[in-house]
Amino acid sequence: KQAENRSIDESCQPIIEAGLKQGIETAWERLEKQKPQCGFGQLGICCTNCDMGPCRIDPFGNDPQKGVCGATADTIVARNLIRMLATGAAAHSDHGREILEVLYEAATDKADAYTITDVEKLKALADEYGLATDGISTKDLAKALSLKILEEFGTIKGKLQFYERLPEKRKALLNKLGIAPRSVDREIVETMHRVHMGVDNDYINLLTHGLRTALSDGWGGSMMATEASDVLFGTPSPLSSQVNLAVLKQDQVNIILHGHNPILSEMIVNAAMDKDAVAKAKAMGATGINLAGMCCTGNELLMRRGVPIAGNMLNQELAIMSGAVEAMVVDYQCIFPAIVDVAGCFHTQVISTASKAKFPGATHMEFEPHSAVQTAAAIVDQAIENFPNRKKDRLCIPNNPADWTAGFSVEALLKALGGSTDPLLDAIKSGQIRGAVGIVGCNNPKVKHDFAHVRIMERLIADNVLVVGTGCAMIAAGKAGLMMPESAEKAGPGLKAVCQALGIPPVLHMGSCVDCSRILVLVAALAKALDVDISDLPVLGSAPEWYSEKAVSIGSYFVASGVTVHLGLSPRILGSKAVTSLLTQGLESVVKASFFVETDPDKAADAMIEKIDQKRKALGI
Ligand code: BF8
Repeated sequence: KQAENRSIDESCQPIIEAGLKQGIETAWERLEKQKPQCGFGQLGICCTNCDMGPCRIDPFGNDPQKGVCGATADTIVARNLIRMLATGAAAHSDHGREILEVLYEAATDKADAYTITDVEKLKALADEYGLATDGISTKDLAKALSLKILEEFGTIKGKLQFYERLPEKRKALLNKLGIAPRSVDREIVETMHRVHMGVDNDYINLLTHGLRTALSDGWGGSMMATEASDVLFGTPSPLSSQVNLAVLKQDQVNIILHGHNPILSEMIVNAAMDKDAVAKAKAMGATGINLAGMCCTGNELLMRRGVPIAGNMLNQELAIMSGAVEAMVVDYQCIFPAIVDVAGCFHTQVISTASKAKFPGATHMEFEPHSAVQTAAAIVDQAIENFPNRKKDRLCIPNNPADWTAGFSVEALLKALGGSTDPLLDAIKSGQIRGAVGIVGCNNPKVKHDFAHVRIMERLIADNVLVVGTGCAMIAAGKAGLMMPESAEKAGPGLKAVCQALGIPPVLHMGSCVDCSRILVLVAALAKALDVDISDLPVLGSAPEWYSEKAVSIGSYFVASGVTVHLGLSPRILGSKAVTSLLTQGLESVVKASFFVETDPDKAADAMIEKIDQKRKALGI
């Protein structure tokens, strides 16, 4: 039963078994072929930054202890880590910039397919940015706001507006440390500068700037992506949908929307409802067109449109191996290059859409905001045309999609709470809710697929800890049945009562990975209401199965914001005792939060509960 060792997601196990029989290579096989993975790389002590190298440090204290330039293990490990972090921050922030550009184009009639859906949020943001709103048309306001926010990618005024959302105590601390982000691009560029040979060689100085770069993502690029997406497509509110590979339909044209940016996929949702397209699908022998999301494009579409999700990161190849996918449409981030090879074994067309993310072997249909409607229609048409090529004898579609609810934006949560955070705080103070953990991040084939996520969540909710989250972690929770109001039955008595009173599940889906910014806004609101720092709250973050450079940035901006973060896999830092000790202990005295690594989900849950209880004690509750 190799499939059961690989994944707890029952919807994908038959497909894994079928793939093994057919000899189709997936991430699990590729991980095996990489073993043993390079020990120097794992410890972070391999430096490939310049052409005097590659250099590596002997981990046992023998020679060499320095690279050709003289860089020590501490310097190399710190440089490698913040280089990862900067890549992750750049990925989130560049995504944010693209959404803002579309908002600007929508406002200036260059992309008339896009409308401004949440005018209330637009006005609130304009107000936050000090723009006059009275008597200004929605489009003019959207134009002024998008320009104002876009300017913050490279501003010379030295501050980001959303940074002002932090509670005063946290802001004062970060200002004192000199790590308030100055602009989004600047911190990323400065990281790239610092890691060049002969620039920053002080691991403390490097890591401190890493935190600043991460803050420019969390309170900058990612938050901009979330807010601009809400303005364009609507702020999420609770809704029901379905999840796992069984959302694929035997008798319909299946199109999977995979990646991160909702700009084109929102248009594809519209195109798939077009009468002519549906009629053509029927003429081709299908009963209709079925859309399913994957990864964070999926989360974006789920949160606002209720589109079902086929799976998370490790489901991507398996979805194609169902034999039922006519097109997998990809934008960018977390898309295995290998999906093109897997698609080659079936009839699936992989359609790339972003100029900055091409996949050799895929069909490229480039997205431009002004022609989004036509591109979306052409993509849907291509998928319909591909339906007759499906090989019926190779279909392997599981049964039983799981029901779930999503759409818990901060606005929606506040609404459910009657307009203020007080009921939530009262429940925390009374101990009905012991604390909260934000569980976020990826899948990683080094961990049994979804296992760590689900085990930790089950343990936490049983101990009355509310779970909120984003990304692939939430897709794992949905597949495991933790996201229905009835899932409250799996919670401890206090949390169960609160969930039942509010009609919410004990695990709240807050969106895609850029929507981790929603969690930041939530913890900031709780801290402000209690007039404490975020680090005083009984809350933690956790990334049980992380793999991505984006996760390095997310974990770091949570820590810099005062939230201690659990990691289920160690980052590649163990080659430097100094870096390891700073990140897991030293940071506590600097930003009053730190990282801890625990690979065993049960021990991780125990440690989180213990830390929550310590915070409660310190608060006197
Ligand atoms: O941005 S959780 S595997 S899909 S990086 Fe990627 Fe990780 Fe999934 Fe979303 Ni986030």
